[in-house]
Amino acid sequence: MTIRPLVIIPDSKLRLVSEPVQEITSEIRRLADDMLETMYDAPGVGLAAIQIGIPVRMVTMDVSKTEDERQPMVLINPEILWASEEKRVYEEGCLSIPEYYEEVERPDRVRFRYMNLEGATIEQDADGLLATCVQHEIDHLNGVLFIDYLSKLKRDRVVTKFKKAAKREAGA
Ligand code: K2U
Ligand code: ZN
Repeated sequence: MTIRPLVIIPDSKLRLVSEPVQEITSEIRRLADDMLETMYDAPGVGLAAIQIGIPVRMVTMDVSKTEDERQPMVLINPEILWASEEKRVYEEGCLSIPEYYEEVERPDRVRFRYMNLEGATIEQDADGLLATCVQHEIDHLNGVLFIDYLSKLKRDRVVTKFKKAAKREAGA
């Protein structure tokens, strides 16, 4: 397993729409392993393949409370089937937008469907952090970032900050 470098804004890769996984190959299994290791190392509770530069529709999540009861999830071609009218506000962060947190409103409960690494199709209901996380990750697969839900002023401010940092990095 390998910890892979994270793609950070303003990298335009993060705006790609990722391609469906056609077949669960050994490469896909290796990618899932690397995504889990990268996610735990970050640390994060979710990670989309595009965040390590691979535009395929696969995400990993683990919203378990403590390290000794890890419950890793690998979601292949995940999709939201239903979302509640009721909304919930959660202070979100993103491993591709380091050290930036803002409140985002999303549906409180969702039903989602995905394929697991064994090829089984699973439908699952979620609320709380899992609901927020799966919506955040599926957004990544569609090139959507949580800053897209903020005001233009806030979004432009954070993008400008990371563009300046990237320029300094390039010039260093
Ligand atoms: O996709 C990612 O960038 C990982 C996200 C997943 C996430 C974002 C918002 C809300 C829940 C999950 C996070 O950076 S993982 C770090 C984290 C952990 C707990 C709560 C919020 C953020
Ligand atoms: Zn994110």
